[in-house]
Formats: sequence, C-alpha cells, structure tokens
Amino acid sequence: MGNPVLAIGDKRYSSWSLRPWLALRMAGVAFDEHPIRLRQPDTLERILAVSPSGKVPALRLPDGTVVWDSLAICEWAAEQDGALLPNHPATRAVCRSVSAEMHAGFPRLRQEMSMDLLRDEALPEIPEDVAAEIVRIQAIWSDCRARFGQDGPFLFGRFTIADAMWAPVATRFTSYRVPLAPVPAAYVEALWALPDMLAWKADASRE
Ligand SMILES: N[C@@H](CCC(=O)N[C@@H](CS)C(=O)NCC(=O)O)C(=O)O
Repeated sequence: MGNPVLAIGDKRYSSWSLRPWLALRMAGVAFDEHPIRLRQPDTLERILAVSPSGKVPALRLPDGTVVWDSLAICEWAAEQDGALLPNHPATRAVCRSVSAEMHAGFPRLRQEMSMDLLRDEALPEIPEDVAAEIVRIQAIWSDCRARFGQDGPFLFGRFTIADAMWAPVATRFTSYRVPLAPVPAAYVEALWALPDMLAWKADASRE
C-alpha cells in the first residue's frame, strides 16, 4: 500500500494546511503531498475531487478513507505517534482544549492578519477586538508553558498537536511584527527553530 496523501493549499497562505502537515512531519509519518492552488478558477473542483467539505487540508489514507479537517488529521497523526499528545490524561484534555479553542476561535485575528509567510510588515493599527484576541492567545501560551512546559520549549514541553494548531498563529505574529511578552515571544522562536517550519516556509517562497 502507498503512503497517505495530504491535500494542501498554497504554503504561503494556507494556515489550515500547515497544521496537519507539521503534525505528520513531527510524528515521522511518511506521506505524499497533493498541492492545490487556492483562488484559481478550478480550485473548488480540484478540492472537491479529494475533500467532501470543499476545503483543504484532507488526508487520504491508504485504504481510501478521507479525513478532511485539520484537527482530525492532527488527532490521526497522534494515533500514529503517541508523543503528539501529553501522557497524563488531564494534561491531554487541556492540550485538546487549547487545540480546539484555536480551531474554533479567533475569527478577528484570522480576518485581519491572515497568514502570509512572505509578509514582513506591521498593520498600521491593531483593531481593539484583534488586540483582545492576542491577549487571550498570549495568556493560553503563557499558562501552558508555566504549567506543562518544563520538559521542552513547546506548550506541553515536547511538541504536541497543540503546537501544530498554533504554529500558523505564531507565523502571523512574526509576519505582522506583533510585539509579544517574553514567554510567548520565546515560544514563537521555538516554533521557528523547527527544521520543518523552515522547510515549509522555504517551499512557500518558491511557489
Ligand atoms: N475547518 C477546516 C477549515 C479549512 C479551510 O478553511 N481551508 C481553506 C484553505 S486554508 C479552504 O480550503 N478554502 C477553500 C478555498 O479557498 O477555495 C479545517 O480545520 O481543516
């Protein structure tokens, strides 16, 4: 049987694609990429051929099963490599809470600071509701680092699905030059120190 195939959007812009791609890479799962350019006349048709939701990412497993949501793919990756979730059940539940909060929230940040890996420019002004979301994000990161981060530089020490879910937000803070408190700033640096993050960005600049 062949490898799982991950359908993804443009690496420069597709924040939802980066999450499971990073989780699969960190889990050491061998997979093939199926890139689909977004915002083209045939984009929807091409996505619908591989994803019933009409959205990427979607992972096609060797048995033909399709998993079509970023968080569900991260969870699948965690089933292949248990290290992608914390060991303790209560901590695992917190990891899932912060992952789900990211997945379901922060609409204003996503709208005003959409992922653009080649951008390096602050917004003229950060709207108040976006600033409030940034406060919440920094609180989540600082809380996780203080309570669970002893054994490494990530939210739960070693890399977990929570870091995969938050990685595209970290890139926005870099691209939009958002000033951060020391703990969140160090966390962003830790994500950027991952060779897989640099590889994704390098691919983005070649697209
Ligand atoms: N909830 C979905 C969201 C996926 C999503 O919105 N993907 C965007 C790209 S980042 C998409 O496919 N948009 C369709 C299009 O641009 O035509 C997930 O977590 O995977």
